[in-house]
Amino acid sequence: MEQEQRAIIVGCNLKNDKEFFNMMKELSSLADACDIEVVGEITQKLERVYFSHYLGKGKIQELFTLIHEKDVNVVIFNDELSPSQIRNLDTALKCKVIDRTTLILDILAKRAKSKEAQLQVEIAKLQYVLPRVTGLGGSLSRQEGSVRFISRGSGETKLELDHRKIKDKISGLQAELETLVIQRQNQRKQRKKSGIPAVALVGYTNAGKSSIMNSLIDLYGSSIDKKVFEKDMLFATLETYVRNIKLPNNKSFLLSDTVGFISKLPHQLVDAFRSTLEEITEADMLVHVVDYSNPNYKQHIEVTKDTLKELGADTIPIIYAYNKTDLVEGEITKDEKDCIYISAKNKAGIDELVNEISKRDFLQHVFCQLLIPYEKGNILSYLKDNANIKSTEYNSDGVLISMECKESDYERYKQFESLIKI
Ligand SMILES: Nc1nc2c(ncn2[C@@H]2O[C@H](COP(=O)(O)OP(=O)(O)OP(=O)(O)O)[C@@H](O)[C@H]2O)c(=O)[nH]1
Ligand SMILES: [Mg+2]
Repeated sequence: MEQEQRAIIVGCNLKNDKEFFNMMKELSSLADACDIEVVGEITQKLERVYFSHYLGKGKIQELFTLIHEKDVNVVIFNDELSPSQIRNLDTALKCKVIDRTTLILDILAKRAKSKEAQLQVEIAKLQYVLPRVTGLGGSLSRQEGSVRFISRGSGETKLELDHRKIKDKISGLQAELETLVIQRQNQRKQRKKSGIPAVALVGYTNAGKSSIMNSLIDLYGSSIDKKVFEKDMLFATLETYVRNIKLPNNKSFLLSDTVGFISKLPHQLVDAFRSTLEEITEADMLVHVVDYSNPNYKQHIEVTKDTLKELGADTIPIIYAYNKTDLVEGEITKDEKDCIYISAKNKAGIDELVNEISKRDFLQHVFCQLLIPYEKGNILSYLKDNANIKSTEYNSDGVLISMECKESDYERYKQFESLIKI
């Protein structure tokens, strides 16, 4: 059985950052998600972190004493540590040292269910390990639950060999991932061809993206659409889910739910998850979901905006969905632009959100049924290429098709509209 993990969390408050204590609280939740109990905290106000040990000498001493006093077996740092900092801290503290990135990668490794997510997390983990490896302890198996720091080896040549092994492994996994990426891209191409617009839910982890997706599936999805997983935990969603939402006005769009963001999201992850995140970069519109009940919601908005920028998705039209309003006490001042106040839990404001989405220009999509005379074969072949044909029936006076198409196509061909029941 795994030994119970007890930790001290450590952070540097750089330049008196007002978000610092929230970040430490979040670090504690990340530890919790990894089943690590946090029993102490050490912080230091600094202009910049110490190059060699992250903290100053006095604080390191204080940390050393606390480790032994509290019988701690792991120390967690709020920032990503450099390879030499990890080595120096290992030596000075004689205790396992990990950082925020390791925790995030560990949580993701635990949550990854699909092959694609597993490969992406594994690649990110190895990319994190690569510059930090100082001799291979033979512990790079896929099953390994956490990123471990590998003990020092015997010399330069062995080190080079170890690096090459990891790089080879990364390339192998990337090649494996590539086939899945191509599949996903083909699916997306297919969807693009059908002309159905795509809307993506984005936002900080635990904001309620999946819950909103489920509310929309409940209200407007087809009965066979499966709901997505929603839960009060960090990184509940690790894969992209796409569902077709058909509004009462016959307009329809594809809605995708995807992985949430977090402060100091490891850059290895943004790289590794690029294919999953393409669902965001290729969307026609984004719904930025905000947990309005969280006191740090403004900071979460900034983190999400920064991440979208890093992905190159910052120019896509956006609507803000301020969620969890049921938890907000007092009157809500609805003064922000492009902002809808909702509660996915109580299904309040969902209609307004949908209304707002359907007002947007890109949503010019119509569901209709046309009877195309046999002599108009050219129209039929045009529609086959440009519309999403759901069913086809050959009648005595023409081909009866039910389909989704662009509003402009509908206007062009609505003379053929038919009310015959298929
Ligand atoms: N009270 C309340 N809780 C909500 C609301 N919307 C979502 N939640 C809860 O918030 C938690 C997180 O919801 P998710 O929908 O899983 O959040 P997410 O944004 O998909 O999270 P990740 O997938 O981890 O990024 C769940 O426990 C939900 O039940 C809401 O409007 N009100
Ligand atoms: Mg989710």
